[in-house]
Amino acid sequence: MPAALPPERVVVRGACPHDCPDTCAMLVTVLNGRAVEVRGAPDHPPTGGVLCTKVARYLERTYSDQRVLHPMKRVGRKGEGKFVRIGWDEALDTVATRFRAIAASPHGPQAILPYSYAGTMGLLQSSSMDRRFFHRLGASLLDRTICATAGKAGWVATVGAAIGTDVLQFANSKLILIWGSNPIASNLHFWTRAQEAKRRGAKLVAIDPWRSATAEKCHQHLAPLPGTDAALALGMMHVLIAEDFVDHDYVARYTLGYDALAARAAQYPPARVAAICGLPADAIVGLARDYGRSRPAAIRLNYGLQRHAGGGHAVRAIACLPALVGAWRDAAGGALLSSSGTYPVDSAALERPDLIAGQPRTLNMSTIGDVLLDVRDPPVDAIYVYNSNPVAVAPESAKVAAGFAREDLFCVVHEIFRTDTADYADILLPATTQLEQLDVHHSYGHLYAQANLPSIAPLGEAKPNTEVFRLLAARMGFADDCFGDSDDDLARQAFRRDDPRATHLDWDTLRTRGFARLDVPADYAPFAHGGFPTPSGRCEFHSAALAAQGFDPVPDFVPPRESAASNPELARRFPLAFISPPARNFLNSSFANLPAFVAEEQAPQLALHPDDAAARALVDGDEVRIRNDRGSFTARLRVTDRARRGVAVASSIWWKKLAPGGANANAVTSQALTDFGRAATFYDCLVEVERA
Ligand SMILES: Nc1nc2c(c(=O)[nH]1)N[C@H]1C(S)=C(S)[C@@H](COP(=O)(O)OP(=O)(O)OC[C@H]3O[C@@H](n4cnc5c(=O)[nH]c(N)nc54)[C@H](O)[C@@H]3O)O[C@H]1N2
Ligand SMILES: Nc1nc2c(c(=O)[nH]1)N[C@H]1C(S)=C(S)[C@@H](COP(=O)(O)OP(=O)(O)OC[C@H]3O[C@@H](n4cnc5c(=O)[nH]c(N)nc54)[C@H](O)[C@@H]3O)O[C@H]1N2
Ligand SMILES: [Mo]
Repeated sequence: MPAALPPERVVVRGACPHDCPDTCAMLVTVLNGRAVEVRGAPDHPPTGGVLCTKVARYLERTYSDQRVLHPMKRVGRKGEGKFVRIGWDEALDTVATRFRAIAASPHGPQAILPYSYAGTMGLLQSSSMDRRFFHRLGASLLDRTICATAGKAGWVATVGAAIGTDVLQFANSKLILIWGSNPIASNLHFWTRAQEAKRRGAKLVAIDPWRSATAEKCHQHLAPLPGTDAALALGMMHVLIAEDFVDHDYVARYTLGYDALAARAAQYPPARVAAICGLPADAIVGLARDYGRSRPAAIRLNYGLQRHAGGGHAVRAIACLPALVGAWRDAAGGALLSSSGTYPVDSAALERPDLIAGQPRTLNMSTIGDVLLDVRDPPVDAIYVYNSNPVAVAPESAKVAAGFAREDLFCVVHEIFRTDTADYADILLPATTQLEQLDVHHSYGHLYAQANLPSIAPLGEAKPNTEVFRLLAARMGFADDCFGDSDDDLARQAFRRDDPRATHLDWDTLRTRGFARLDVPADYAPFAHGGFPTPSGRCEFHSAALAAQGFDPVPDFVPPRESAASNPELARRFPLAFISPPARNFLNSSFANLPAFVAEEQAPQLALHPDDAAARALVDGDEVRIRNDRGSFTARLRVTDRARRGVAVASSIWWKKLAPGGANANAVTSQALTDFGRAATFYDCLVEVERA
């Protein structure tokens, strides 16, 4: 830290908490107890001194006049958002009394459901004391599937763990496939490396049904129909095998099931793939040849492509490509979906699954609408929401809202803002922002662990998640020692120190230095010599583990549930494939209430190809209604050939109560789940568009 600063001016090291692969290192300047500047740490290699447009203005979030600063209880109808201020004692006593009563009732503690996702990614504030509390209580377990579990399951079945190419290495690649990912919006510090590679002569190819900001800046853009990526990957393999771009030595030494994969790829000649994906056959052949000829060739695949019925298979098919051509041999080759599995996170110590009382059921967060509405035994009598805004972000929103509106549901929401979900709370608790809390971070996009030290005191009466669960545990009479752990104690337990990658991860060092790279080589090439953490130790083109679970052991194309090919009757009524990827100035629904960020995104918009607009007699600027059998929402029409024919695109996620008509894109999305991973299928969704 600069020594010349006057004493009341301090710079504190932090980590961006948001659900993004970049997990940036922040430097927070504090003057007389007030944070006055947040900037990217120049010495943290992935961040390189640059923050995204959102977090560069994090102070507008922390000091927003919209903050929830005191505990409150509901006085209006559910969803109305009318509250009166109460004290912490009354708030916590109300929650504990209600939880105790439900636990003692015939329904038992399983009638209580925690609901959280990645509002903060910090290991402490996202999954430590909270899990201990609900485990000890015997509450229902939550299957956290809303984002990444399909892709993760597909990747893990093939490669073994969420491990891949070091993001810093992409600067040295010669060909980069940016597949189902819009890094300018959602993975900025990867994009910096891709730009660097481009300057050094690399070719960048975007594979995305929508000409995203990223696709515009790549050398080539292939726009497959949504949910057809597995066919594209199998078509590439068909060509790679037919034209012998296969690295036979790598395949023989380090893979399993080549013959089965080759037989499957043989069923996907370019002409068939062209018809499935809506791409020219020669583009598929060209892509395969580029991939087969370039070295090092790297793939940045991301979660956009797995939000479909066949999302698990799609990621699995793509994950086979680098092993087939031996691209893993180079540090700048291979593929990256997520790097989170490189970190030796000690979840057992943080979350204490050994405390789980009884044999609680598991409920899927992606179907929270049905979970709250369907008859089940026991019913969900209470829900405790933190780190998530399900009323805005979960699919089939009308059902989600109806579930939260149940008068017999006791609802606690711990939040920074009065979100769409907060409006349904019986008890609303004020949460701290990242500047006000302690945490330790891993990342799903790079290889550095980080400390986040509180730089300012909590605003108002806000408290971090860990503290609230500590207080609740005391009120519930949970006497186990682990409920006495301070945040520093928790931070000390975050990583398994016996893991060779954890050399520099002890908390005292992290606390002082701010960040540390995992102990992996600078030219980390995780699978250059095999060593896949699968059951066989090989890259599994054929997976016995999948077969044992009743799945197809070899990657295949599973069509979208909603498409002209798979459901012509539905497509006749709702002919447009609808996707709602992240807005650059929002982070899921976070920031979507703050004026500066809303101003950047202007208003909910729907992009449609000129031919699709003309066929409906719609013109640019029209207010349009986007609808299907599940519901509808409105948006301003943008007529643009950035959307391919047949695909409608609305960047997300707007707050419902701030959107026209009180509905957002999740009015039309479905609760159906993916092939693997029980994940949400946000982008597997047919709609019709008409003038509002
Ligand atoms: N600015 C910003 N950054 C974010 C987020 C945010 O909301 N805003 N969200 C964060 C979170 S939680 C996540 S999970 C990641 C998500 O970021 P990504 O993993 O990059 O995924 P998405 O943004 O969902 O989609 C990326 C691209 O995939 C495309 N896509 C949609 N369907 C398909 C398909 O079937 N095939 C192919 N090939 N492409 C498809 C979309 O058009 C989009 O341009 O970003 C994180 N970063
Ligand atoms: N239509 C459509 N829907 C989608 C997606 C899409 O692409 N399209 N993307 C999906 C994806 S990938 C994801 S990951 C989900 C994300 O959905 P969510 O995980 O619900 O993400 P956010 O909308 O950012 O809501 C997080 C909330 O946590 C709060 N929060 C932040 N920090 C803290 C804290 O320390 N303590 C507490 N108590 N609260 C805190 C924030 O204020 C915010 O309101 O949405 C999914 N929904
Ligand atoms: Mo996500």
